[in-house]
Amino acid sequence: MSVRTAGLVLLAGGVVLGGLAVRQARSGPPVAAPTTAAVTATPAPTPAPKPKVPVAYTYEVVTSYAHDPQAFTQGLIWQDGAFLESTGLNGQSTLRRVEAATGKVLQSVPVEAEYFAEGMTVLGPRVYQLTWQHQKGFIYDLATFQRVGEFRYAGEGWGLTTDGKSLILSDGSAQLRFLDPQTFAVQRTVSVSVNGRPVDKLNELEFIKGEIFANVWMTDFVVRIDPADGSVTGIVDLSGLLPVVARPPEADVLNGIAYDAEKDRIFVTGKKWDRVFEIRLKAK
Ligand SMILES: [Ca+2]
Repeated sequence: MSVRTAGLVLLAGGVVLGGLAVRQARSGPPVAAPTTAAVTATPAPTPAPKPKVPVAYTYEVVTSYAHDPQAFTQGLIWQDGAFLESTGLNGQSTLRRVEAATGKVLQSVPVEAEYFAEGMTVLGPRVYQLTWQHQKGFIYDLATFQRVGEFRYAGEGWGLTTDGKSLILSDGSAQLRFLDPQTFAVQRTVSVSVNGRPVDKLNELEFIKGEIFANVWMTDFVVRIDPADGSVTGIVDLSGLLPVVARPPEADVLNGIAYDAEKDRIFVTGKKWDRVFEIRLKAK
């Protein structure tokens, strides 16, 4: 087994990478004491990055609001004092604007029944909405919800958010794609990992204070992701948020994260949940 392969194994195993790098550095040839000129010309070798140890978070509920229990939430954002929501399922997919305090649907447009709508975000005056398997997204005017265009992407569409420059797309894998919002070309891709292990099934997304928050499909966990390298910096355990006894019979998994930057509020819900929760994170 080569040293490189051994290094990868150690990386997959977790937190040994730093130790390996130190041993490799110590076993290298002796280095002559540098002169001042050499220091200027030859920068010190960059130490291998240490895997970040994610911070574990729990939550407290600040308040909760009514949510349409028929809404199969696939995208959720906070926009100008209301929620925008993308709902899925064939024949039930919509883009809607929802009054936060009451859950009342203020504005809604249907998506053709052949499409299963997915993640959604707003950049400038436009709403961008994914579909699951048609490799096609829809573009709407933010104010009127009039459809003004479409865009294409490869593979499945799951979650969508933006850092204000790119559209950021999840597809059920551990990859996040950054798309040019004009051409929809892939600008870069990051692999999301925790201690070197890939985290797949990334679903609904939200960009919050420089990090990407992502629902992990079929779990009660939200991961916090460093968009620079995909490393998971935090894991939020939302178990018990909607107690089993209180769930509507058709309630599905946790999905949907929205952020009110103005008031620094985080909202979460689930598919066909009857509540949206404002939560505050607490380190465990
Ligand atoms: Ca979101």
